[in-house]
Amino acid sequence: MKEIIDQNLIQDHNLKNSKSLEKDFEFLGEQLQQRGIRIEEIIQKLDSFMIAIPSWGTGTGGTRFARFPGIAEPRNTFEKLEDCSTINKLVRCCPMVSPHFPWDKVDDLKELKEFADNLELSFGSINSNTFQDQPGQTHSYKFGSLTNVSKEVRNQAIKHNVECIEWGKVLGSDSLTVWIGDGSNLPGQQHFTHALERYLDSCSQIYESLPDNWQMYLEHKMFEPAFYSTVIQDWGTSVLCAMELGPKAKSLVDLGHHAPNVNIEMIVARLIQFQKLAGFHFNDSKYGDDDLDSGSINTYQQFLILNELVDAEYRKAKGFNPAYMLDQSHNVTDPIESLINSSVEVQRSYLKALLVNREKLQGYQDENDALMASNELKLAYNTDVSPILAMYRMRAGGAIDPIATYRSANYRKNLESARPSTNSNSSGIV
Ligand code: AFD
Ligand code: MN
Ligand code: MN
Repeated sequence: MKEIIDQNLIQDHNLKNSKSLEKDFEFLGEQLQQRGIRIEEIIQKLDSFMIAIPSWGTGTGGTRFARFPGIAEPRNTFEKLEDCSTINKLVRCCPMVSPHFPWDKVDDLKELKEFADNLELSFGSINSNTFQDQPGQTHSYKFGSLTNVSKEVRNQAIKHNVECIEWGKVLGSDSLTVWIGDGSNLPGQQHFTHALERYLDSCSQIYESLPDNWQMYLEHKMFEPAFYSTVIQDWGTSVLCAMELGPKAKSLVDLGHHAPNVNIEMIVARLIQFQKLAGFHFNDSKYGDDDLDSGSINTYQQFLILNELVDAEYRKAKGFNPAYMLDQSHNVTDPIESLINSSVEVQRSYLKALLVNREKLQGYQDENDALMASNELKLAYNTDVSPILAMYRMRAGGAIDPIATYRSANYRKNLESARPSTNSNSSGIV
């Protein structure tokens, strides 16, 4: 396969910016030194902070009103991987792709794995899909999947999840993410307890098929597509189910799936404490499950969440090994640009959280000095870590300015003839 983003182009761009970056990096290094922080130690931490790209995020999303496709959108899984590789070449923190089945189903999974290997990509958590009916499907999920009142429907949904595990094994993944759209639209429609009993029964059958080294991520969501009640509506229900299922089952936190104003960082702390934090779907939101770009609205909240994660990392909290993924819908931007920006924004929050002086913070907490404790967090949050992010990318072979470099590559234009539009401008949230 031909090189889509030319490494020389990245180098050329970097050459133009590297002098001023060196200066900024050195200056920031001196500033941090005065706070007792070694910049080289901080930058090294980024080596192990990697964020998976959702395969479905590479296509233009949409709302239930319309979808406005862009040019040269990926038309199949291979092309989605090409876009993921382009993102990773520029940012160097996204070497994993989280696939969604059956959307990403291909005839030959081994071929897909080889294709990914050649692009230096690996596969993150496998997402199953029982929230839609597929062409030719025997039973409909209109009234639920894993929790449906009909055993036949439940069995079909269980079978799909077990297949996802099988496919994931070929791809080298080690986790299954289960998000269901099951719930109800009117009070009285569904018996809350019986529905959850059915969920647990179905999930325990899926759980039995997990290989020893696999985990099962249970993703909750407060509403949508069910608008009165959702079976796995919040982290409480999800963690109860994870505890019921066993140690391989954990709770996945999608930042957009909570009630408004919920203290998400505290949920994260609780899940860590009980070794039940599976990982994240990063995105941002203003009103609900908006799936906006990470760090575009509530950057302080994102920082506070990452602060809990860094705290757990430094404490070496038992069983702490969260998977990081983006889960966004890009309706008006080029998805590649949004995913570039978003991965860097999550990295940014992580870096800032690394700057918190945890000894000092602990001291303020022990003295009940609320104001200084808050100021300690703010000091880290208000530090501009852009030079560290850019330096990390440059040293790793990525772009100092990934968006400018991407734009100068004319990526979409160059691919326009190879990826003709499929004219699918139908509505739908993807
Ligand atoms: C849902 C969830 C989930 C799922 C996705 C499908 O966030 O992770 O896989 O949308 O598009 O809202
Ligand atoms: Mn999600
Ligand atoms: Mn969502």
